[in-house]
Amino acid sequence: MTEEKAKSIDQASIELIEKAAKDGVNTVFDRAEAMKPCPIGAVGSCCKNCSMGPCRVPLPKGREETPEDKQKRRGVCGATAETIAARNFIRMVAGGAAAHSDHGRGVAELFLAVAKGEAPGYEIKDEQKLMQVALDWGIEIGDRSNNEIAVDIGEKALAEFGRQEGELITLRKAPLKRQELWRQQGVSPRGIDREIVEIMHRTHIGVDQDYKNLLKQGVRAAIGDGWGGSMIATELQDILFGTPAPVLGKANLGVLEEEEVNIIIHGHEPLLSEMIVAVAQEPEMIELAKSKGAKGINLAGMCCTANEILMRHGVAIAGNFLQQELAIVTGAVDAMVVDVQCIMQSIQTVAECYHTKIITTSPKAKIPGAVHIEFDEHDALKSAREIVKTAIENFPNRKGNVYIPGGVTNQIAGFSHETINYLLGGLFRASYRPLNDNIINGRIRGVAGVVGCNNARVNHNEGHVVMVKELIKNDVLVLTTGCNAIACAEAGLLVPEAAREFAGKGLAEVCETVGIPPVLHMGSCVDNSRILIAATAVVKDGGLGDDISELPVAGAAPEWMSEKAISIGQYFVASGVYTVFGVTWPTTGSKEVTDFLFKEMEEMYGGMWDFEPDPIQAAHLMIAHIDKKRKALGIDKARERVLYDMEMRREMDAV
Ligand code: SF4
Ligand code: MSK
Repeated sequence: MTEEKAKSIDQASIELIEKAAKDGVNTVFDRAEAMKPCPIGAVGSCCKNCSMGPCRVPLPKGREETPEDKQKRRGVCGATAETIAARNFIRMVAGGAAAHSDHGRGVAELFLAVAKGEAPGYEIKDEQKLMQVALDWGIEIGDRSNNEIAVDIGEKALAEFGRQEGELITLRKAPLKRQELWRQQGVSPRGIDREIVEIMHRTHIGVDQDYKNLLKQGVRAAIGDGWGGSMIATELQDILFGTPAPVLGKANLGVLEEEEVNIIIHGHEPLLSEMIVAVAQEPEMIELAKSKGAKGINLAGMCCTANEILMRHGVAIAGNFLQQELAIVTGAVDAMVVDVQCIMQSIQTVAECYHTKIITTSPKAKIPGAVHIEFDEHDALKSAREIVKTAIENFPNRKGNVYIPGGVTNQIAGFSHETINYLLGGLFRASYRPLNDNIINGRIRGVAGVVGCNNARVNHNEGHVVMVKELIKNDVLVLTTGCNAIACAEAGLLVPEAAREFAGKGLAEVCETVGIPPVLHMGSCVDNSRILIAATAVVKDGGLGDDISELPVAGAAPEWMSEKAISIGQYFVASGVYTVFGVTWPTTGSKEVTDFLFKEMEEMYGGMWDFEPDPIQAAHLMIAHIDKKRKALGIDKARERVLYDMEMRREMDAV
């Protein structure tokens, strides 16, 4: 294995890591090698919440912690190692929940502007979903126009962020038993922003110093993300841009075209990228591109913006988080347009080695050196045209040092909750019944949500692909979002044929009958809310218990790195899901805090965290949890029967 091979399992990425080295370009892979993580901060034992610190409270080296050690492990203010680890952990939840929720708020603001006719170029695309959300939120339909209903939805959505008391309306989407449990535990979020602000308050020096009470607030804010801010983002985006349905797309760096203007749309929010997709098809733009010597305009996505525009338009995906610099290293990217989240500052430095223009578009996210073309939602087409023109005009500036690797894969994406419903039950009898039946009869052993980022501390995409293959081999249907979905697409797992090649017999049979891949792409990071809704639909269909915590399901983020992943994991756990993370775990500096998250949370919420860096072992922890739930439901025997094929039965009869 060459040194480069240890950085990625993806051949196209390996080739571009090698090109970067030849071109003298420094990338995330080099920086990860040069700078090792701080071992004290990595386990949550460093606090910098006031200027008397940073205070470091490391565990004793090479021996068990004694009660005397525990007494001494305190910051200058007296905060214990438990308080410090819990504060650090829930500040990560706050960061993640804030990112998702601010995304949701941006969508709600645009939604309201569209409803009021103040955002030309946008329209309500999914009327059925508009009605569904109105019904869910108790908004009058009557004979009112779509726009009147949408104004009420937009105002109600925005009010959820600043709500001060009661509980979020979107919590009603959860199973009744779960809603009741949250009330009993005192963790039903009052308002999306309020819970995040309260984390920042409680973790300020000298406020909440009971680690269990701190972690409880982390649960409340995370529920406000998954069942609040993220859910609002997904629901309103679907109404505005259309609810995704199965769509064919392509994946990996090879989707770039040598002879066309390549524009990469990178980040998270689909508000502007939807307009760029429309503008890039305008005849005047294509003519302009031709006048500059290009054959056309090629759009491709990166990270979660990629997932958003793939799900709704089939736009190709150029790569996931660790591939953003590599795309520029091809020398063929004329513009990389970014909005918010998961954008490395170094893309600008890499771009300066080639000809690529980095275009920032959000007032919340600027990069020194980049071109800033601010997205104006009241004149979105103008912003989009200016961006596309900037890219076209940059095409003649290419430096000739172009290399686009091969290895493009096909993928089917677009598995919204609604689509799964229709695919399984048919348009007139939409239902999760066939899924439930196949779980009960054991053809499908269980369902896993595998999501999350790449992390430069581990081999790019390996954790994702190895884990997902192991799960489907063991008849676990995988639902995927975010950078895991892109890794799976690049590994060829998002096509129906993957069922025959990689899935166990039972799962393959179901996939082949319905015509779906064994790994279903449900969208971007905020679309993890789709997984929650799908899990609730399975509960509601019956036969598998009354709550998500009773289902044979599990969650994972094998290569996580962002605070958003911690918030997502926390709301999965608070929703009753066993959730295992890879790479590293940020509270191991405190046994008490880690035990609370890994053990006590199960008694309180029916779901708990776990940590296992080996993706195969992690997959088997998930399978063991799924089997535990099957046993509790009394359906473990059904699965055993399924394992006997006709030949084995004949042999048994002969004995
Ligand atoms: Fe140190 Fe306490 Fe200040 Fe944290 S809040 S840096 S533990 S003195
Ligand atoms: S983009 S949050 S690296 S999944 Fe959503 Fe990927 Fe993680 Fe960003």
